[in-house]
Amino acid sequence: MATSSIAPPIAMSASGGSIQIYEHGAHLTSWIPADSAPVIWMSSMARFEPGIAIRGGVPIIFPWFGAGRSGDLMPAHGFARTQSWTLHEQSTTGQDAVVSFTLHGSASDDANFPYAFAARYEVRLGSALHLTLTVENTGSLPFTFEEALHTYFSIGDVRQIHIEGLHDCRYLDQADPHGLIVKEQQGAVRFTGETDRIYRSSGQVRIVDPILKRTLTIDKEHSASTVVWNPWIDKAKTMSDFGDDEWPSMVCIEGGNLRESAVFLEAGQRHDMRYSVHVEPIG
Ligand code: TA6
Repeated sequence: MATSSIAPPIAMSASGGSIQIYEHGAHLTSWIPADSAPVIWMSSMARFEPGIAIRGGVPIIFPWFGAGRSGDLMPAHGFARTQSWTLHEQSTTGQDAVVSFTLHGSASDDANFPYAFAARYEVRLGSALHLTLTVENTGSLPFTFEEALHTYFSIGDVRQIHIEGLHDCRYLDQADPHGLIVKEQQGAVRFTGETDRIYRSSGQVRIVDPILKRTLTIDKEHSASTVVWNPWIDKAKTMSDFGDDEWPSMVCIEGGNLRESAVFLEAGQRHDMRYSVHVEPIG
């Protein structure tokens, strides 16, 4: 029987604070560190329904980003974030809380991705938050996929923060009205309007937040793309699950492998992408 709701979230606590994560999309929706304000942002208008992506948290983008490299794939950002994942492990070991989920697909499940795969997603909360997305090619044909952990961060005011770590990186400016143009970042990223950029970067990125008096440091492994997004005023109004006045309180810093950095797997091969966040007070 089709259900009109999704299962309630799994809640866990450890030395690093508390987290909440849904089987729906294996979607992390909350991380409240022991000694800081909530790090993960959620829209007050988010919907928790089968087939709908939760607005906020950490959506898992797989096996394509946006409309895919061909530009014509639906649903946007792939199907992983709206599928129900299977709880694989839940444990508190020492100071850490660990929870993991799996998602399997066959060649007949989706015409836009006619391949057999096994995905595994691990959330580990210690003194920092560690996310690992593993994709294995379990079929007989090679395939290429895009992926991203589309993390929404809670910040004091997007007009007051700046992003360090992307200086000299080339990026695709998806918000430029003249079309997809490749540019080069000079200095820190600051926000004065809709910002939607796919950077070629595998390095550390830092959100410096003078309002919440903290730096959120993001480190990645096996991730060659970093996406920076804030919808600003007009785009926020076009999203029914995003409050019109919520845009100043969030920024997305996404770790992934997109476009020319999409991942190719031969049959039987596996790829791990790691993304971690730690919080440091400033001032
Ligand atoms: O990651 C940035 C982006 O691709 C933006 O273009 C915007 O579409 C955002 O993702 C949210 O996408 P969604 O499908 O979740 O509304």
